[in-house]
Amino acid sequence: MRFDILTLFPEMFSSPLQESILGKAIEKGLIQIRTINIRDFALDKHQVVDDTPYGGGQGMVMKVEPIARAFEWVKSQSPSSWRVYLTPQGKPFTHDVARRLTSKQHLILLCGRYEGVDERVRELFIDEEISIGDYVLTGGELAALVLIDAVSRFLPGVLGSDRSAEEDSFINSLLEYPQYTRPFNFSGKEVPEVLLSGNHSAISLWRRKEALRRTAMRRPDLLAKASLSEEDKKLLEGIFQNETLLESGLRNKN
Ligand code: 4FV
Repeated sequence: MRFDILTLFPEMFSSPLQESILGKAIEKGLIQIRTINIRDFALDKHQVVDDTPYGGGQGMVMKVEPIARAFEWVKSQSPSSWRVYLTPQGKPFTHDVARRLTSKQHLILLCGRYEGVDERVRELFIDEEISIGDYVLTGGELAALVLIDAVSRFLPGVLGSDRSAEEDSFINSLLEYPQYTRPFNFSGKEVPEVLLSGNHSAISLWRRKEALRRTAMRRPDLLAKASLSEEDKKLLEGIFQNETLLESGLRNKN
């Protein structure tokens, strides 16, 4: 899969993409990443890429012409690409969006700066707008890195052979169960016995229950979307009864 990144700060991508899993995926040729400096397409003497907003207001806006030339340059090399603009006004980036984007062989990611890009960039050059969260970053570069990381994890061979993104949190939209490793006892806190029992059906039942509990307590919005089995519903009843008992116990204690 190829990622072409249109940015004013290409060096922001050097080290994050050299390390660990993504670095190895690039070495193995599973993903190709190229940064394209939008300023190289500003042809005036001072290579101006931004200007004041029409209608007044604070900050600067990224000019359409350098971005247009950059898109045309990339398109001249590979006609079939999916062009994504990272912006707070985009659709929320989720596990499902990440998985869907793996079907695109070539993604062009536009990273905004300042107050964002001239509206005509969206109208003329963007296929999809994506937001990584309801907050404002200084630039779209970190959002592009988040997207590249989450999408690449789905690609065969990127995660170790024994791992696939298909087992992650958010698969059937449940949060992951608690994980433990050695030591068995840390400052008086022991690992749940069942995990050392070797009884795999009991272990997966415990993990399912803890995933349901954690999702119910922390992300009831996800639980509402989850496809729950009859057994899940029974487990949840037990969890809620317990939680209510716990709470009432807590209430009485306080
Ligand atoms: C953003 C987000 C984001 C907005 C102004 C860049 C900044 C500046 N991108 N998800 N949240 N972008 O905050 O994707 O141009």
